[in-house]
Amino acid sequence: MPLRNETICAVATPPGKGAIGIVRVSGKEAFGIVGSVFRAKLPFDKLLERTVYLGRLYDGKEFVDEVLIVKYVAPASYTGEDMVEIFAHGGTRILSWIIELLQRRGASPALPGEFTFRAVSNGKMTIEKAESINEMITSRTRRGLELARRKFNGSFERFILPLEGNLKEALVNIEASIDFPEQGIKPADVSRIQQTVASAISRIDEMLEKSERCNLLLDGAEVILCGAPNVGKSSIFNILVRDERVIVSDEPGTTRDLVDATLNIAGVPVRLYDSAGIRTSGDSIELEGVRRTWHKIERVDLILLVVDVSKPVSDDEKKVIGELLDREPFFLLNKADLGVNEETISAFPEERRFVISAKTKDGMDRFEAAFERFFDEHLPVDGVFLSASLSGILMKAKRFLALAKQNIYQEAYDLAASDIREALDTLSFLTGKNLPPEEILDSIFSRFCIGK
Ligand SMILES: Nc1nc2c(ncn2[C@@H]2O[C@H](COP(=O)(O)OP(=O)(O)OP(=O)(O)O)[C@@H](O)[C@H]2O)c(=O)[nH]1
Ligand SMILES: [Mg+2]
Repeated sequence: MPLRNETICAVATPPGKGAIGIVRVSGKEAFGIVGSVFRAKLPFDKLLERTVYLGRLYDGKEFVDEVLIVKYVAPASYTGEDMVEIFAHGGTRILSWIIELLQRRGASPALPGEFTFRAVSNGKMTIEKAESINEMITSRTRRGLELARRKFNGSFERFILPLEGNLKEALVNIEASIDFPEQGIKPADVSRIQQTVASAISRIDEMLEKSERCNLLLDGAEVILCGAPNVGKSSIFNILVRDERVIVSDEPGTTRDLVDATLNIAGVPVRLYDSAGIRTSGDSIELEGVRRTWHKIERVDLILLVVDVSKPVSDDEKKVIGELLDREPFFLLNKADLGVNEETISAFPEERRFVISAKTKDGMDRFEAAFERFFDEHLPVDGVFLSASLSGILMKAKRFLALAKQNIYQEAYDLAASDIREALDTLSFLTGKNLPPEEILDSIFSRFCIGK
């Protein structure tokens, strides 16, 4: 998004009928433009800032609407520029008339997120905070809002600032040794610098890892029930969605397509899939179902692998289990009411296996509690969700630090110093000291709505 000189305007409230509709104007000409269409007891330039006034908007001689108006004088405004907020009546026609009127007087329509973009450009907020505002607006779950609020309150900055401080100190140390090579650098100093760099790297890793887990809570998780035909996947699906959603029958190959339902597990939106039983024979429709099952398996966050515990594990099943093992599935050992095959039970790791019966519901409580815990434990107590753009910045800083570490080992201190400087420059995008490159800004602000 380009940083334009134009004065911008936009409707800040959602489209449709509303009691009030808010129009925002920001930029050097904001007062001139609004002043030319607003009439009240006092002339516009006599209005006090941050004070509400009642008045009327006129299009030439034609009355447009009776409105309330607030004037913000730069830099004490959301964008850091001169701004006016007009509280008009919330009808589509009225608001579009006001916008059209302001444009005729010289304002330009704002791009999505442009007000917030100006706020960031003018140092009113960090990109992290800007992003959190959008997340607060768009979050659909309680957990999502909680994460956005954490970020808004600067918990990410609290992570970054100490890290930045330590790296700056390390840089000063290295630079001193470069400036006075005759003194050399003390081994104790080298090891301290190494430690600082290493701990910065692990701090970044920790942030990224926690963010990854937060991501799950925001976007919702995907879970698939899979396994051989006829083991009871659909029966378990129906229990979990608390509805007879899918057909259950003793005929293997009943489910042929992916079926899904959304559940709320521990405040996380979870999309649960029932799938076609995995086997290599069957007609073309069933084989297509199996192909879709595998495709989905590769993308889900958690796999629930269902096995008939009353029977020995078949060779085909062993192959599937082997392939999925590193995905750490939950193993649902079903049909325990028909008897349990001890060998089958012992084929699965104790902490991930659940002996259940979809028929009698025995064991379902224990499984559902573990299922809930899996999502509950995903919310790190001090984690912050980072968008791909912000994570990208962190990863870049980390790459520079990894290079610095290597160069310190090789006693190439001047190279190490430049790596640390690059890492600090990269981190400065996050602390608001520098504006990130255009493509990063675009990726953040393009997700905003117009008027924000
Ligand atoms: N005794 C017993 N029967 C079960 C249990 N769970 C499912 N069944 C029966 O097993 C048969 C298959 O159940 P489904 O839920 O359709 O199994 P599925 O894995 O979805 O089967 P496909 O869709 O064909 O792959 C049905 O007749 C169910 O009633 C159980 O815990 N105990
Ligand atoms: Mg089925």
